[in-house]
Amino acid sequence: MKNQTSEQLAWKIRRHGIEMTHLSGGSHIGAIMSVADIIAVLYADVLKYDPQNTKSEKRDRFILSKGHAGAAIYAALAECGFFDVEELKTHYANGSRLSGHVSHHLPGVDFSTGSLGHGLSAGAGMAYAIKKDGKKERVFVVLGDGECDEGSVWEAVLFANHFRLNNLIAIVDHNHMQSMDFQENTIEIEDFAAKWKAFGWNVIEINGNSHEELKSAFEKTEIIREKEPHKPTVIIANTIKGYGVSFMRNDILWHYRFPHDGWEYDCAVNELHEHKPEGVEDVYTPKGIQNPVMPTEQDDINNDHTFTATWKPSYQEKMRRVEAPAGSGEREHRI
Ligand SMILES: Cc1ncc(C[n+]2csc(CCOP(=O)(O)OP(=O)(O)O)c2C)c(N)n1
Ligand SMILES: [Mg+2]
Repeated sequence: MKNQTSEQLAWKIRRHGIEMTHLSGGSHIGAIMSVADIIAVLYADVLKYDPQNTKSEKRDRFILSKGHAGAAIYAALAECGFFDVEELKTHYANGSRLSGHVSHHLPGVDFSTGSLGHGLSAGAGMAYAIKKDGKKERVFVVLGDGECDEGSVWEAVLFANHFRLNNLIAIVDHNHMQSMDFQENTIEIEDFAAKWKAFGWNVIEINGNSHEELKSAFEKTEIIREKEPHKPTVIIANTIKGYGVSFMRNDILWHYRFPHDGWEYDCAVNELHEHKPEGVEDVYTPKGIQNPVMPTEQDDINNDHTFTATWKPSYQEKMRRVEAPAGSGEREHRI
């Protein structure tokens, strides 16, 4: 339903994400928290859709290409009226429509994802067909930055430029992390914006956890489409993996770990409650956790598991991280 603000929807996506991964023991909570604001702004303010008529020709198309963050799109679709919110509890269960990675068996999903590197190609094909039919609908594809290591992404980037797909908008969730490490220690991708520009795309770079910047970027894509009518657009959305829960931020542990019973779940829920927007109801723990288990000295809270080998000083400016431990950050030699 569109009678909710993007801030309210983002909060609900994060709260469902914590619950769904907690209940199922499923992974990727860091990726869900990172992309929540992008998806919320799209579904609250940008996309044209009708939950009662999910195959309407007049709908904008949306693909979550980083399909491992499936819980985020499931939560958004449920909160926007595509199916019952109660069904979210079946995420990852045998027989559930809400498989770990995104399934097109669900109303509102046009393309199954999870094997990274395919969403932009599918989206480019959709945009090509829509344009060929002389229609106005747009195609939005959200990719991970690690996903952009895949060669198939750049094939789609070439294709979209060649066919002047100005109805295609890619959004990269640029959290500078992938599954095991920071991106720069896996496959270096900077100067990322320059690469997209060289392939013929319009590039908008923003803070992807700011709703204001996201909204203005989406408005800008419409203006650009008129000014530069032959180019696709990419929004490079600089985000923080794990955004919303302090001990998940920029800690690669939370790519695969789920919030376990005890302080991990209790503190995650209560941290979210500290920033709950007016008018939002928490359907699981309406008042937060009353007597939360707190971490002890032995618990690993606030230990950035990625720091030891992977700190890179240039992140500091962009991501406003805490200071690097002495001696880290050298990476002249890769082998
Ligand atoms: C083709 C393919 N290879 C490997 C994986 C395993 N995998 C799942 S998530 C992930 C990291 C993705 O990083 P990124 O795209 O940056 O997404 P983030 O979680 O940071 O949002 C990997 C390698 C996969 N899903 N698909
Ligand atoms: Mg990433």
